[in-house]
Amino acid sequence: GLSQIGSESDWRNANTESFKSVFTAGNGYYLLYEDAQQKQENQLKAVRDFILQEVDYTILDPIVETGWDTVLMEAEDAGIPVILVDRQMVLENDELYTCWVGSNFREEGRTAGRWLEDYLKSQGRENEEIRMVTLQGTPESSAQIGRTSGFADVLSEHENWNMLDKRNGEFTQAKGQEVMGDFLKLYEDIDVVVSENDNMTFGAIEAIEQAGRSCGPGGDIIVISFDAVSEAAFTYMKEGRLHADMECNPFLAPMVDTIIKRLERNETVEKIQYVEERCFDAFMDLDAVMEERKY
Ligand code: GYE
Repeated sequence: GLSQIGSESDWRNANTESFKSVFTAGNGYYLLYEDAQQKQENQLKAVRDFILQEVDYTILDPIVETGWDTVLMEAEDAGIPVILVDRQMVLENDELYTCWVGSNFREEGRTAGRWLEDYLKSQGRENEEIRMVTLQGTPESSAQIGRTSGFADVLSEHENWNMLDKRNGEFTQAKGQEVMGDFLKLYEDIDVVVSENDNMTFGAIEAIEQAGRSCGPGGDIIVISFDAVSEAAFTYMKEGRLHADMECNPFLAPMVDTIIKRLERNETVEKIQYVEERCFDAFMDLDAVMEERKY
């Protein structure tokens, strides 16, 4: 049984596709797929349905970090291992899940901060006042918490970086565009937009351009994004409308497949498994990157 969060973004769709293409009958699986439509209560219901249907494994991508203890105890009582993917949980007892695979979101946030630090330096702007806004993802999700706090780690080292506002853009293009439109009305002279996923970024770029402003190298606003989805994010960077993008790998299903095979052989699995990720920017040879990149 797989409890997926929804279909809010290109990243999410690539992630769903990853599971559907790996967990096939041909590979020896029967996948029960549940789309929670952005509601934790739907995920709780899905896990309980999986228990009733006596699945062998539950794969769960938790929309937010808290509120899972009871349902995981129910899965444990039923003897069903729970594998967490992508986002993490804060639990009283970490024994309640078998293992987790996904991204180091805090590291992604720090990488974004370090990228900005280097870039401003290269432009001779390291001592200027830098006015920034953040488009945040789903509140209380690991991806939001990690990216916000990782960026804040670097922000705290720069007195001249001024974070004017942080607002929820729900990880969607429509909301990203709306919130960016509000920011542009509220604040003059925004230098940097930190956008916690690509779809909000695409919406933000629309809003910036509609307001008669420009972004990307040569433009007046620096936009930093997360996910680096193929090919849209690369196209924006190649067009010079997006500065930098922190990679977030959506293809987690092969790792889960390996984990399940190990568990079937009664072998141990690592509790926490991070996927490797990079940072891309508009100044790289992006065609070469896309050729060697697997997704
Ligand atoms: O960055 C965003 C998605 O949890 C890593 O959720 C995931 C995030 C991803 O909607 O695009």
